Order: sequence, then structure tokens, then C-alpha cells
Amino acid sequence: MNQIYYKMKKYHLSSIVIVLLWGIFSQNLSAQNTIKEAVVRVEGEVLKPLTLTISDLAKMKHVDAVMKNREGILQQYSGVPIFDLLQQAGVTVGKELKGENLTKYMLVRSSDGYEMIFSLAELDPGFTNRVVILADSKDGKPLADGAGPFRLVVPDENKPARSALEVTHFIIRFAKD
Ligand SMILES: Nc1nc2c(c(=O)[nH]1)N[C@H]1C(S)=C(S)[C@@H](COP(=O)(O)O)O[C@H]1N2
Ligand SMILES: [Mo]
Repeated sequence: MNQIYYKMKKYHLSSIVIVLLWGIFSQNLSAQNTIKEAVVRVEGEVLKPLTLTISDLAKMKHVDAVMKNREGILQQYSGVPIFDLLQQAGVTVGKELKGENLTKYMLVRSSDGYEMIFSLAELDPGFTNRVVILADSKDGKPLADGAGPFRLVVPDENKPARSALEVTHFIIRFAKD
């Protein structure tokens, strides 16, 4: 009787060890397999939420945008107009940007938690000639770690505080919510 009990206990222990080892091992494996690809999302008050990878963005029409850095030195970036991203996501821009839609804003969020907003009218060529872009390169090179892969470039502002580094989300909301 004692011997059976001992055997059962031993069996029980070894199965716990196996489960633990398997847990550690499979976690390591999945950590290796899920080196996450950087994406930027457009979500909230949109008809079609977008999740764009570096290569998705690279395929879109690019324009240059110039902005002063913190030291006041002009920097030229290349990227996709935010307006194009908003159109692709089915945001109420263009003809639809009137009435209560003019109370909508775009919250920009970065991987370090940095956040700020633009009103939709600030991004729509019906209202302004200024083109804000989501930059993915500078001087023909991908943006450096800590700035990229996606950076907002906002021309014609006196300080670059809205030029978010490491952008991860554009979230469209109603200001009255
Ligand atoms: N994600 C993120 N973006 C950011 C900031 C930040 O803290 N986090 N600081 C802003 C401020 S206040 C400035 S002045 C500029 C600095 O950009 P630069 O280093 O290219 O001059 O980045 C802006 N973008
Ligand atoms: Mo700043």
C-alpha cells in the first residue's frame, strides 16, 4: 500500500516538473516567434479601422515635409499625408467635414505614452494648405530607433512639440463625448 502511494506521489511530482519545464520552454519559443512587427493603427470614429505595417505605409503615396527641430534647424522628412490615412479609414473628412463632424479630433499616441491632438480641420486640405505627414524616412533612411519607425511631422509650428516620435495610434473621437 505504502509503495503504491510512493509511486503515485513520484508520478505526480514528475508530471508537475514536466508541466513546469514545458511552460518555460514554450514561453521562450513564443517570445522568439512574436518579435512584434511595428504597426500604426487608425481607430475610433472610423468606418474601417486600419493597422498599417512599415511595408503597408511604404506602398502609399509619399510627400516631403519640412519642420524645425528643437534646435531650430530645418529637417526634411518623407511620409504619407495624414489626410490620406484618414480617407482610407473612412473618417469624415472632405465634403463630410462640416457641422458636428467639426467637433471631431485626432488623438495621437506614441509608444512612450506621449499624447496630443489635432482637430480634423487642421488635417484637411479644404481648410489648410499645411500638410501633416506620418514620416517613415529622413534623408532617404528609415527613422532612427527612438524616433521611428513612424514620426509625425508638422510643418509651420513654432515648436516641434506635436511632432510625435514613435507613433502607434491615431484615435478619432468626438470632442463632446
Ligand atoms: N513620443 C514622443 N514624441 C515627442 C516628445 C515626447 O516626449 N515623446 N516630445 C516632443 C517635444 S516637446 C519636442 S521639442 C520634440 C523634439 O524633437 P527633436 O528631438 O527632433 O527636436 O519631440 C516631440 N515629440
Ligand atoms: Mo519640446
